[in-house]
Amino acid sequence: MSLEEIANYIVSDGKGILAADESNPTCGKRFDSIEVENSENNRRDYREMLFRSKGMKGNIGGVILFDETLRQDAKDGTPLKQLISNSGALPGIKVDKGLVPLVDGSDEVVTQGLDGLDERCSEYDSLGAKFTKWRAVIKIGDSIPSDDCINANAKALADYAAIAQSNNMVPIVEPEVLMDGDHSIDLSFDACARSFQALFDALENNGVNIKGIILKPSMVTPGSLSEKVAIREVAEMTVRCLKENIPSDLPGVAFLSGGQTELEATAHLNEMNKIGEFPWKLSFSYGRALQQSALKAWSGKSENLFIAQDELSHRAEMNKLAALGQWDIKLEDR
Ligand code: 5MM
Repeated sequence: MSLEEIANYIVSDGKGILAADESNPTCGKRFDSIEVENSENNRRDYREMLFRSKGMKGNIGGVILFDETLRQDAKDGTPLKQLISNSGALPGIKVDKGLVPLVDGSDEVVTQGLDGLDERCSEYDSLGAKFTKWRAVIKIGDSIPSDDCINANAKALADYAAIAQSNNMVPIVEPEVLMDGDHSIDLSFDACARSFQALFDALENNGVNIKGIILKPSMVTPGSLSEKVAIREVAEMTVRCLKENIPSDLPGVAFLSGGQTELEATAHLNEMNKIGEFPWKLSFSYGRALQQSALKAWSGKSENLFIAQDELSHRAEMNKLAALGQWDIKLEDR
């Protein structure tokens, strides 16, 4: 498959992405919430449960993995990446190496991982990964985000994207504007707009093929400590921010959920798609907003397998409908 075919496939017909690329420490936090030990076998059992869920089929076009999972086998010896392909989704891999302070003592961060990235990507390509992901984090606060932070992260994202494409894998570029804080929706709009402008300038400078990438942005929302606004307002502000700042030849936008509840993430996506037709697909690349209920239902017990799979399947199906603008709250009654 060409880069453009991969990118288009992942977001075709309302399909979206399951972000299951929690690093081991993040997985530990998720498991702490259900009092499950963060062991290699438990991480395998959990992800095997997700990838064998019936609702993967037709609703999930790609799954982002952490290094360990791409190499891991299910209990019966089937590679986990094979379970993903069997469901009709493409396996992808997180290739960044996490966050470091922008400068000593700064609250702002930049993502590291460019050292050795070409070699790592070449190996991931040979292991069957079809796409990659790199997450940049932009914080809103007193006089931040700074231009330095936005530009350094845009440059790193563009350098990463060029390397991923040269290794035949679609780069997912994720400039996450964090919801943490008490900022207004206008400040969130401004931070997203500035991040998109810097990112697409840097991608163009690096000669990245825009038709062979997927953008994974935050939605434009008020900070998590601020009063919530109407679903329609988030949808309209997000769509306006995208229309004003991203090129039309981008195949897809797959939002992160960033701490929204499962229902909020679905409702916002649906409302955006109800606004109208766009040059790009508007879909999802949710971690917590796809997994939360499934994780809780599973709670580390094999007897809970089917009910947990049912939860994941349901969210996957609801988000596919939202990516088509066909979701309705009544569909949540089961
Ligand atoms: C799945 O979570 C990823 C977290 O990775 P780390 O373990 O390195 O923190 C994260 O990048 C995720 O892919 C995105 O943030 C989307 O997940 P949410 O939960 O925000 O939808």
